[in-house]
Amino acid sequence: MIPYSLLYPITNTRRSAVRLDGLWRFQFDPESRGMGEKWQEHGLPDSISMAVPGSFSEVFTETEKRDYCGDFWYETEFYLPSDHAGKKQYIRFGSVTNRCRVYCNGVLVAEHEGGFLPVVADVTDVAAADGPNRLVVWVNNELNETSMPCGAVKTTRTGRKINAPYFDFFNFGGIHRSVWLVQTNPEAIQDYTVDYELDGEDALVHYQVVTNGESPVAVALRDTKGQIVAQAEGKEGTLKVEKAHLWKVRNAYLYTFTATVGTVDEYSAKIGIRTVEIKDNQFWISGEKVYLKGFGKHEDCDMLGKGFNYAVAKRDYECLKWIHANCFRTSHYPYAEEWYQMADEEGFLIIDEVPAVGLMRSFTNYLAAGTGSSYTGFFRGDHVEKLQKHHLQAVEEMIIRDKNHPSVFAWSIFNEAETTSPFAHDYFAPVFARARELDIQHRPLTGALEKSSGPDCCQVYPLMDFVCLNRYYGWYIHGGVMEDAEAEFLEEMDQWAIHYPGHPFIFTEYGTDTLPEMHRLPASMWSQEYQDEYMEMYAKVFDRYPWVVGELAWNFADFQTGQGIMRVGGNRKGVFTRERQPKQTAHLLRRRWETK
Ligand code: CKU
Repeated sequence: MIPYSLLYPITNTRRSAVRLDGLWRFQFDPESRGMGEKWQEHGLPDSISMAVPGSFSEVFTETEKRDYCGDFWYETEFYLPSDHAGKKQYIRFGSVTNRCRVYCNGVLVAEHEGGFLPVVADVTDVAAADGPNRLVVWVNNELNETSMPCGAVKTTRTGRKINAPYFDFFNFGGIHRSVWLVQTNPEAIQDYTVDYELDGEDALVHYQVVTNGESPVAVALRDTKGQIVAQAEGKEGTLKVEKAHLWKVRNAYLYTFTATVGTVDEYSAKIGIRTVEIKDNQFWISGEKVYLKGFGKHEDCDMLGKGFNYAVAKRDYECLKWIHANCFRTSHYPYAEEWYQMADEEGFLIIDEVPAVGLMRSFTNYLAAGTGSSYTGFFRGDHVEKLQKHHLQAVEEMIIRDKNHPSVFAWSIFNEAETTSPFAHDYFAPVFARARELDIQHRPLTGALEKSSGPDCCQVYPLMDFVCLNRYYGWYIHGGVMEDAEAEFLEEMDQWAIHYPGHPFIFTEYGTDTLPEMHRLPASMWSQEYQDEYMEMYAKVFDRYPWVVGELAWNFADFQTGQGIMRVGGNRKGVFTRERQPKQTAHLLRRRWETK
């Protein structure tokens, strides 16, 4: 178990959280000299300023800086709040990509592998009352076959290191989410978990509160008017809510759950009372059948890279509502926590995905994977044990972090891994088992399968409660020949019906690269018209199979990738542009999804 609290930072009369975002100092360290020269103690010798949160690659104008691969450092300073005496202080990063070590006044206070989940450092014993306190972060963004996501590092002829991701998005590095200075009493709430049971019109909210002491715990649930609707005492118990308002898809109702520990701590968060079931090959949320409509997304935007920004997220939700979507997948990693809070409010469903992408040896995974031609023996070799350790760690951190969000209704354990060997099954079985054990809500588990993971050969889908398919008939396969694309697509679907009956299927990727300025009659690849024809063909196929219960198009918006002959300024499969304006097909999907 994780030795620190992953709770989202909040401020009330018992605890405080202050954002340390802004301009920090920043320095590349291509020869990895910093550690030996003790930058962690003395600070960065030759720094520039850098926006936090943000991705450094998206702001620079020079190739070497955009593509920088290796060690780099951030530095800032902070003061403790004036009432700090006798309290605990933590520095909490929403994420640091891809791995980091955090130093406070020269002392190592945290170390974290993986770039998409929080990093928490206890600085109580090293931060000085009179400040300023120096905070230095060593970061490294090199990919390898044990990192989540996977990739490799190549060296150019001039000796420059560059990342070679086994996946199709730019490997943005940096401090991508808010950094907080959190202050609590020594005895404090570490975690809480809720689970629901419906009892006629009433609901039972089973809760657990984890603290690091023995002071009595009390909990209360308030409705949207601030009225207490249920109360209980003890670290574990049940709140009975009469005539409960359920959290429903696109019709959210949020209660405020507050846990109090004696006079020392209090933590409040919004929760939604809802159930998740799979029955008759369908998803049921709070007892209502739901057909999933939406997208695979990315955390990606002009200038920001993967840096979280409220205005961008708000715009994305407005676009999602306009198009009548109700769901998205956090392809291919857990997003900033604010995304989930906003989905809770708006009633969107989320398939929460761990950063297990690129588990296949390929520098153009989309090409190899799209055609089903790859087998690279990925799950054999010395790297596997460490990779699995990182995978388990990411699953654990993700579920602990996100388990209380009503929006999160399923966990995705991987995207497009090489699932065709028995080694893949041996690798994944414990990861699925661990996820099942951790989630007391027993949300369904899945993984996204690419074309090679067919019904006759994939070793991993028997571990899944529902199956996610990423398919590109009409793009990577039979591009421009829609009738062959459709025929082969139908053949595959008929095979799934035979091989895995009784399980819901959804599509988590399907799409065409489309240039907003390109119109062609008749339709041809890359044009607006072609994206429309492709979407129409997919809709026809989906509608034939009652066990296809969701369509998440690839991608919500155009996004940045590495460079390549198939990538025109990035991946252009967005239904919206990178600036979040609709392409033609957005109108088509909007009409379909309004009534679907
Ligand atoms: C997407 C088989 C396709 C793999 N899939 C992964 C995703 O990350 C890519 O962006 C394909 C694509 O557009 O090629």
